Amino acid sequence: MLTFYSEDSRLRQARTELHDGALVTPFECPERLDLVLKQIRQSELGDIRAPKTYGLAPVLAVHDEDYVSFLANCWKEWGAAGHDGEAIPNIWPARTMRGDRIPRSISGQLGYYALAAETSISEGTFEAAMASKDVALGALEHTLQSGEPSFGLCRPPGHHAAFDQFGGYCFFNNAAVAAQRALDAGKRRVAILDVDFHHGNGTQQIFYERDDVLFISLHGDPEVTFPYYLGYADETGRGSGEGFNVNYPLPPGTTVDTWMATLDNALTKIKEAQCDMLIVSLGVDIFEGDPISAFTFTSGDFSLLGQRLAQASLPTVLLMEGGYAVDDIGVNVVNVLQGFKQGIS
Ligand code: OKP
Ligand code: ZN
Repeated sequence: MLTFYSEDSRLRQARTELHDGALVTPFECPERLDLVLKQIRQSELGDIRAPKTYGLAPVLAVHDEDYVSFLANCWKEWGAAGHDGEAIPNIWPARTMRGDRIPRSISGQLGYYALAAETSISEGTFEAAMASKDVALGALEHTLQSGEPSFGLCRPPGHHAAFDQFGGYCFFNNAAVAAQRALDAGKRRVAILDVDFHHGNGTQQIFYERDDVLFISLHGDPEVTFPYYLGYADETGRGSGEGFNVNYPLPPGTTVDTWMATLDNALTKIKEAQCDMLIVSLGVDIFEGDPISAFTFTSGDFSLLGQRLAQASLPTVLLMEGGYAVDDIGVNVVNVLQGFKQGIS
């Protein structure tokens, strides 16, 4: 299985994350890449390739043009406005104010385009986000051409990024960009299966009214877990998208047995919907040692996850999302990929 990876993913080197009432070094850090690359190189998984660049068109197919311009210019404008630190929103068009104005000030724009405050925009963030979607598109292109599975080592992750909002460490929705590209290349219905600990609110929102992308997510119950305001079981899609959005919120501490039984239900739905491609939003923050999550996977359990995913018997692209237990992230990811290889029958 080929891995796609871009050195430019390192261009995001944010120094601040608002966490626990303090600014800390972000959990989503470039060292995550080092550990995954190291384990892939030590394995017999296959080569690591740099993607070509695909430009902005595939991004604009799923994101708002003004949002993309905001991301491209934010760091420069923030500095020009005289701010010293990284760009962090501190006010939003909350429910009692107007949501139909995009203020001229960069501070007002930040709140308009943000869905959370933990994710600072820093120098190089836009460039890293561009690299991350290229990684996803490179992996997709390889799978479309060869039929072989591919792994996109995306960084920053993507699944919280909505049509016109960033947050939860995400800027461009890499899985959504890849799914749309697959449809444009002739696929008829793409399944996006999101196994990250957190609900993929952005992916859900982008495809909520469509039946050509089936979005299925297993995640920590939003009653008690980020992103809190989306990811409930009664969100089933709208209009022609009705029935093509499936959420499985699970309580903190959910056992691997329960999680795997839920995955089987998800895989049944993918089969029933007659999808012709699978994109996996692969967060390994379901690991027992993850510092910001609450599921119970051991490193060994990730092999079983990979095997089960292969049983969908679809052309598959696996895209990196979360995973913050940096010392274990490489082993956990490679276990999924090796399990997938073994599971192909
Ligand atoms: C991104 B992805 C820790 C609380 C959690 C944001 C979580 C983003 C997760 N300060 N805040 O889904 O792994
Ligand atoms: Zn996550």
